[in-house]
Amino acid sequence: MPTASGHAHGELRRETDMLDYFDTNPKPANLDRQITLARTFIEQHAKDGRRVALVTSGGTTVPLENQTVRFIDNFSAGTRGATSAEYFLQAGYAVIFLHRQFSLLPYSRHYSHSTNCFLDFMTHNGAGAVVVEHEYQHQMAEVLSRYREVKRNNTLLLLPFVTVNEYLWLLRGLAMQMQPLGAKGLFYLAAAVSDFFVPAERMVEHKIQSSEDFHEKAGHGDGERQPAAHMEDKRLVIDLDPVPKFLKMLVDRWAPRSMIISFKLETDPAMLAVKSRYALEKYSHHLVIGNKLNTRKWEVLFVTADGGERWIRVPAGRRTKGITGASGDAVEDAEQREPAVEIESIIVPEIAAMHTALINKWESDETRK
Ligand code: 9Z3
Repeated sequence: MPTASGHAHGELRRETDMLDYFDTNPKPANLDRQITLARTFIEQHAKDGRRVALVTSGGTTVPLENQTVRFIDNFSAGTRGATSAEYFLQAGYAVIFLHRQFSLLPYSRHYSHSTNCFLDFMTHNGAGAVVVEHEYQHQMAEVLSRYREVKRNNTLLLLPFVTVNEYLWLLRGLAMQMQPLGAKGLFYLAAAVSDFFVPAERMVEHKIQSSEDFHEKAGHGDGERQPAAHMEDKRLVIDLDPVPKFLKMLVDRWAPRSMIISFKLETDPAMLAVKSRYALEKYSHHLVIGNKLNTRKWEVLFVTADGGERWIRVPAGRRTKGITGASGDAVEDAEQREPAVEIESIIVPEIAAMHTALINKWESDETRK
């Protein structure tokens, strides 16, 4: 068991790591422009008294070279984030959608990527025009009107990232901008963020050469560490540093008055509840949503600070278009089927209700002061 002073020491180290991080890893070139867009967006909605949710979505990359040819990626299609963003908008929130470039987006997600190519929804009408197939008219009309409303009200801001470095700079910058919202700000961290990375000081400039005849000499000089990715005896060796614990900084420093929800992704069922509870206790935020890779569209585990653990489940549903022959239990068949309802349509209203309760509590605490 770690001692109390061990804990304190660990906390201090985590904070120092994170502060060092921004001194030693370069600010992304377009950060200021993205933060300015966010500031204008937040100011508009703060004036209207609207709640603002920062939804993160998609996986972060870890480049191995400055002029990047190779990189490590984290799994995420962006379905959780893009779908949840739609339900937050439906619940009256303004949404900053911090997403991996080219991952799924709210609204267009219904008609994009490999399983839902938009061309499959179109047909010729016989009079020279291209129109939406009759069977999809109703659904598309609904998506279109929700999309148009969001555009009209300017309630959705799309901000892309690619690398874990861009993600961390953006998360910190956006959190600072959201501070004036107080309790009306909400963080919904569905992005799959790398736990390991190549720090700037250990990054090589050019493409790593695989042929021995062209190897650069490893190491730069006295006391300097090897580049994180380098060749050794025809083998590529990758030696990554841990990403500092940004969630701790978010909760304690960057967004102390906001509601914060993180996701925990596991593949081993035995680890899910334990690791979710561990994350909640370590960072002391409001909610951890545990999910397993294979069943994430069917069931999630809500773990809350009051000790509660609650599964949210949706019933088995329709088969994914184009896939035949799948049968049996929906959870076992997870990759072949789509659930009957989107689980985010249950998750997000639950969170909005918890957020209302928190806002009310904070407001009554304020008036009692
Ligand atoms: C999740 O667990 C998301 O629900 C998924 C969504 C990535 C599984 P898809 O985009 O998948 O619908 O395909 N996100 C959080 C994953 C993560 O990196 N969590 C960190 C951790 O587990 C904490 S912030 O340590």
